[in-house]
Amino acid sequence: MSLAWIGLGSNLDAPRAHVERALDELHHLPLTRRQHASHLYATRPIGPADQPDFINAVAQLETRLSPLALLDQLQALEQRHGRVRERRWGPRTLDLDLLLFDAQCLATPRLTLPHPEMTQRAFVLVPLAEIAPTLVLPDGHDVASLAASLSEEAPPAKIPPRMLPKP
Ligand code: A4P
Ligand code: MG
Repeated sequence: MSLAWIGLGSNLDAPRAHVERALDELHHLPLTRRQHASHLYATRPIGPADQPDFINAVAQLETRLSPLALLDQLQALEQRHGRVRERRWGPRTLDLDLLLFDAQCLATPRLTLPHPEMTQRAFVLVPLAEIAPTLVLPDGHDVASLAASLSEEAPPAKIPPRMLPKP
């Protein structure tokens, strides 16, 4: 059994609904269950600025899949959300990044672990630190310190959970 951390992002076509649905779908992947999910966060786009703000979140999974089999599942899920790959870092209905898989380090054409940009990105580190503050990356850095070291003009803003309908 392995632990994997997934970064979710969306900034097109009702982004909040895409991320909420994907959090549920991650729990139903084969040989996998979702152990923790962060709040949703509203974040400013990193990269091209001429695109809508994002909704981001991070989930912790327990899985018997291999890293590549999990990546296959994540990419199939992106496709089911109508993801069209246009420009790098451009707008998307659903982006699922495999941030960490146990303490594995990997550099292959299809998969790099840990995700190469994760330590620079508040939209990843803030939700990750919410659910796994004591997690230590393979290079020895801990997530809580990395998240605290970022100083962004507009840090990720936690979105209150939806009110449950009254019974
Ligand atoms: N790939 C390699 N390693 C991984 C990994 N650890 N997880 C390969 C996922 N995929 C990995 O990804 C391109 C290829 O990377 C895949 O075919 C896979 O085999 P992609 O999702 O098709 O392309 P992309 O997402 O446009 O590129 P990239 O570099 O993954 O972009 P990011 O890093 O996902 O950034 N701003 C805010 N506020 N919030 C966001 O969520 N997201 C992005 C996209 C830019 N700005 C953002 C946000
Ligand atoms: Mg991506």
